[in-house]
Amino acid sequence: MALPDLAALEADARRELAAASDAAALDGWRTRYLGRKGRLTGVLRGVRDLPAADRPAIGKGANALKGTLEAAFDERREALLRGASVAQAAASVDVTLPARSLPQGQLHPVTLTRRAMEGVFREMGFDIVEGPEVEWDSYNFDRLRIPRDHPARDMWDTIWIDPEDAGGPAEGAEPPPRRLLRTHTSPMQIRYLETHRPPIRVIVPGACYRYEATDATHEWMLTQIEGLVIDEGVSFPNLKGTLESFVHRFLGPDLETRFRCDYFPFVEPGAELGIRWGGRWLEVLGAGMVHPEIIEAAGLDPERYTGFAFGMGVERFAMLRYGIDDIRYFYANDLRFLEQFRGSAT
Ligand code: YSA
Repeated sequence: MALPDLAALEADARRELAAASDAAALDGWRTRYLGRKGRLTGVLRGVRDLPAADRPAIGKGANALKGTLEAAFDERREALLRGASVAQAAASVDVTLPARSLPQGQLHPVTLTRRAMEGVFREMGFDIVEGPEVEWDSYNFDRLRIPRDHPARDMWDTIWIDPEDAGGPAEGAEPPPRRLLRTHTSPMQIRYLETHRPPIRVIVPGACYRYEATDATHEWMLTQIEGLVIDEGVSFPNLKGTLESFVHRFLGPDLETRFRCDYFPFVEPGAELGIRWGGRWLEVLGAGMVHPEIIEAAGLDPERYTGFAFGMGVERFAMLRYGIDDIRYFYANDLRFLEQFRGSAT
């Protein structure tokens, strides 16, 4: 009796297994080689009929081949399953479906308000420029007639960037310049006058910062719109008319306004504007006639040129525009509040 050729059996099995490319072919292969009537099973069963001398080697070899073929079968089956799931996933992508929408951002209500205010000023003939938020103390204070140690500096609680020179300047020496987060947009009056000549009609929107406790009408970060108008023959009635015209265009003609005297070192005279807000008045801006010394320091003849300036609080205008009674909602980052402005016009 011829001995079984295990090497030939293995070669056949491996070739056919590699060619099996679906579940039915795999099943067929298993039946053919490892099933009850399979080729390898037949060899194992026939071991007992072999000559005694051949039994151990063939029995051992056939058993080892059984393990090898079972492992090869598992490997092949897994490879086929992996390939099938990739193909299935590819087939299940429906490119005609509408894309899943991503959450979309929107403009902040203060930005919407600022842009709407800019639009009204543009219609009124103003140019728009911006200036640095990190400012030198000379622009924020000194050149606006607020020297060091002047009590008027206390009007603006300041967030300094450079520390105060601990030892102080040597006797008779100028103190070193210091940077701060600008407390108002007024320093841009000085910067603009350095590079422009009248007629000047410009607004400067931007963020300002104050080391200030917050309450319903005060934030430590605020947005201002500075205004500067300089020309021959500009008068206080021009200031009043411009501001009232702006406020009525922006918030409506029925609004009640109130001008009162106010003090700012860089104007003479100075004023503030309040708007009726429920049962009380909300101060929305400071203003005044540009101080003649500032006009002169800019190299202009104050006998010939006069002007006015103002600084508006954009958050306060946003409160009036949207009927919001607490400024702190704007920067609390609560989406339930902010999402109410989705789709609002500027
Ligand atoms: C005055 C005269 C000028 O010729 C030009 C500008 C000015 C305004 C001056 N620079 C200034 O900052 N004045 S102010 O301190 O009274 O602020 C002006 C406006 O900014 C206020 O009327 C208010 O509307 C807003 N504001 C001030 N501090 C605020 C604030 N808004 C929110 N939070 C704060 N902490």
